[in-house]
Amino acid sequence: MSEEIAVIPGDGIGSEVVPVAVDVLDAVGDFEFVHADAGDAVAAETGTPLPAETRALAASADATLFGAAGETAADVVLPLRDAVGSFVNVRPARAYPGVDALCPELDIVFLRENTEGVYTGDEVREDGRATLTRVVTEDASRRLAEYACDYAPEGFHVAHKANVMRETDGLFLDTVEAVARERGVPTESVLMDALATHLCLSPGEFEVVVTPNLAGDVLSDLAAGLVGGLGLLPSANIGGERGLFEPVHGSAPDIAGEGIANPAATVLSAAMLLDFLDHGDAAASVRSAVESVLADGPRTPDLGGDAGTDEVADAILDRV
Ligand code: GGG
Repeated sequence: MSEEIAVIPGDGIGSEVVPVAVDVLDAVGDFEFVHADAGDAVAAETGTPLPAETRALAASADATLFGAAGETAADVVLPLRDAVGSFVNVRPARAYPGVDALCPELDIVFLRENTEGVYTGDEVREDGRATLTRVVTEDASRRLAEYACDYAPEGFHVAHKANVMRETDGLFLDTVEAVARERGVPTESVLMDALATHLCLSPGEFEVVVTPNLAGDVLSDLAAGLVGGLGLLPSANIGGERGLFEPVHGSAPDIAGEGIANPAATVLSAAMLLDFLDHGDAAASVRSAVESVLADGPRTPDLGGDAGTDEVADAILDRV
């Protein structure tokens, strides 16, 4: 029986890049694609950005391919990450041969906590004062650390700001370090602000970095800038039985509808989806096709080229 993949393009350029990844998946495997809607446009039409059937589909499909969230990101992508039972957002950022990069030696993976921190949505704005409750638990920090120890048994960095946020980042850091110690995995802690500088000045020092939720979002976007742009970064929301795979970029309203969005990040997310479903050979073939196109194929304007999404898509499909 073929595996079921939920396809949720979301907003803006999501509907331009997700079909490319679906064509690529279709070329390398036997999948049943089930399409569903979510996002700003759905909210405008129906009053809800994430219809119950879309959430249910993500919760039941073998894997979900998501595009981009816009203004309703908090009501779309966070519940979808929850629906698949994910607790870690894996975000690899690497420079590709042939692509102009500020840091050509950067090859890093962020393991971002995916369920709590400042992303719990517990915010109040009242009488000229806004507050946000940040939640950090030992359980969530522990399962992320366990994942990191399996992922990088040779060791990893832990990003934090425990010198200021003593209790929240303190608990996060203490727990991750304690688990790593129990497992015999070496770790090095690094203040997240200093890490931003080190990433630019000595990118080769970092391979795997475990981060709290928001820090992982910000640092991976920084890394995207260092390797050539957000059009290159895929991600996997995993940890549970299901997985949600999405480019790191958002809906890019400035270029949406122009047919020039870079599909690489979404196709690379599809490669992560293939790995998740144990189709390692297909994943490798998709990655190598993308790398080959990035090296000498047509490029979208974000990478200095003048090709459209369709032209890059055809080149990737030709080389899969
Ligand atoms: N495809 C990822 C996406 O839609 N990003 C927009 C966004 O606001 N993301 C926040 C996050 O990744 O936590």
